[in-house]
Amino acid sequence: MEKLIITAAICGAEVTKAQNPAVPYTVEEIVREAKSAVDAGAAIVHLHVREDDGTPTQSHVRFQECEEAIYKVCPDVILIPSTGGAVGMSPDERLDSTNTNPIPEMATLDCGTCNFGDDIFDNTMPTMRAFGKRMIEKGIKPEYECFEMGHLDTILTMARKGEVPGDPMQFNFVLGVPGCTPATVGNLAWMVNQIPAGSTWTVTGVGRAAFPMAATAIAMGGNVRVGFEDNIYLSKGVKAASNGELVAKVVRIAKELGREIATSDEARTILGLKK
Ligand code: KMH
Ligand code: ZN
Repeated sequence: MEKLIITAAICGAEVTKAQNPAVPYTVEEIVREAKSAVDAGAAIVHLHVREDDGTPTQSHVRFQECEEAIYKVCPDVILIPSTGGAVGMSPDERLDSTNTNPIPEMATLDCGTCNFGDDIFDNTMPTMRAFGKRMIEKGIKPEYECFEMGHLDTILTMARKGEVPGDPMQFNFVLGVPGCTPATVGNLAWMVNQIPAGSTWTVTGVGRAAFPMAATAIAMGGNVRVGFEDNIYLSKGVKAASNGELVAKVVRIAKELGREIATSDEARTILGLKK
């Protein structure tokens, strides 16, 4: 089995300090949380950014400020800026996160419209084609975010048509968002069985599914995402003090199961990234 790639989704766009005071808003807080995750064993940080008051923003100026500050303390980390942003943002607004200098190695590409709690997360075919075109032109490797089983079929069809970057594809199965595909072992196994040979995959279990999905992926040979974007609890009723605590728990489970942890450069090799 390949070494385990751990992604830390340190911030998200929806979670607030009222839910967990360690959720980062300012540049300094974002750097603190990124460093805690990387020090604990994360090879990748999935990045959303906020204004100082917590308002989500896709401004490339804010992304660049945060990315430069993170690279100062974590020079090797792989950053995956979000192009999902927050529910309700326009496609152009969302894509602004890819206008940094240098352009990101990777970025998320969300694979279809879905319910998102009480909201609708809008990803029409034209939006996804525009995002795919941008990533092909700029040489950005997408991480394909699949919240629903049907999203996987959609993105595989788009890849076959050359509308989004193809081999090797990296998928993130985000399971357990209210209104989307539930986080079950059966659902994860079905999705993993659909992906092309040579692809890589990660699972994100939302809320209480975070660590059961992590353990499942570790055993199956997949990769794991945890972080405040998806779950603020270390265990039932115990809020995590940092993203590093969530990553450290995944590292402990992996060690118990005999899976080694990938560094960022090892992750680049596994994902087919050039540095
Ligand atoms: N904030 C969610 C609505 C992504 O980063 O690409 C979308 C999201 C996905 O977080
Ligand atoms: Zn995200």
